[in-house]
Amino acid sequence: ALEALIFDVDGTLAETEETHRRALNDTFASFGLPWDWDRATYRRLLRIMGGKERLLHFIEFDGPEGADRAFDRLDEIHAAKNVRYAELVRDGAVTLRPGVERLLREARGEALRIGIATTTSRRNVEALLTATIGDDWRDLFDAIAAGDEAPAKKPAPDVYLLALERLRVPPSAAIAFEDTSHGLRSARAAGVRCLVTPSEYSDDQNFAGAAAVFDQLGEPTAPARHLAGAGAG
Ligand code: XBP
Repeated sequence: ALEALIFDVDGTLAETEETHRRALNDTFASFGLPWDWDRATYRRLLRIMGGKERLLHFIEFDGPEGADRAFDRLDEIHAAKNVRYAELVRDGAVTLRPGVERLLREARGEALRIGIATTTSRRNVEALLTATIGDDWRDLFDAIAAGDEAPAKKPAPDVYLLALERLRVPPSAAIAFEDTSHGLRSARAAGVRCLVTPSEYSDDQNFAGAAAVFDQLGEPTAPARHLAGAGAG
């Protein structure tokens, strides 16, 4: 029987990536780095999971001006990005995706356990949930497993295994909600079934292995993709 729902954060609970991108570009400017990641650049770099890993990849493989300076201050730059991100989130830059809050509250009503498995840091999660749900967000979640707590980032299963352990449920009793192919692979590698709602930056990815793919979790505006063309609706 179903006992738990486990949610990814960035892209799944909310479309946060434009705000991460803006926070990054603001931070580059404040560090005197002549970088400005446009949407196409960010889409390409999002294949690397983890903000710090992504920055490092850019420095090493894109060879941008100021790369040496940035390499020496990588931790500082990433920390400053997250301070800026939290500021933007607090000022209302992000809302939850359609249907998310209702699903959380209904699952609560059904006595399902609710967890988070994310690549981002616990502080970023807290900033997002406080700004979107309010201080009582803590009542809605039983466990958080964050990127800074798991040895290997998605698509490795680590963060899902940690979430399952903290929720005290077996993989077969949980369903994951993800927006990317990396997230899907992470959940599947942990043995968890996964429902995918592609986000603005992941809509071109491969979701083979998903239990289902929906445009969003709210009221359907179009048939679910796996039913499209099957005469449903
Ligand atoms: C998405 C990510 C994160 C965010 C930025 O994580 O890869 O790196 O883009 O956050 P998920 P950080 O979908 O698993 O929530 O800079 O804190 O890594």
